[in-house]
Amino acid sequence: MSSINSENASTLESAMQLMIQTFHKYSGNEGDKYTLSRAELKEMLTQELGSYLGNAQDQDAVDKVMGDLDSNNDGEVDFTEFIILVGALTVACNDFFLEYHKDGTKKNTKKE
Ligand SMILES: [Ca+2]
Repeated sequence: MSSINSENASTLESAMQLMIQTFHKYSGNEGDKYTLSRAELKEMLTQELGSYLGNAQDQDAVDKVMGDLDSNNDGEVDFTEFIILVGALTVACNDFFLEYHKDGTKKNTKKE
């Protein structure tokens, strides 16, 4: 997958390339090369999102994520479904950051 890397990639372009590479790192392990099976999804969640999804080891949690993501119900997570998960988590992180920043500002104001 290194062929899609560009020396001149911007930060966002690099992030997009990393998301593509990360998906294919796990999707190619078994079955369809371009979708994540339940086992591949579990491996990806555990290895890549362990700190965000602390319970990724839990098979029920994996089943729930699979159920939520697999919008066409084929038992596989395709790249579009993967990007929706990453997007939703990124939104949640940004919301957390904004909330944290807002609180931090309040605390600083009180101190002054
Ligand atoms: Ca696969």
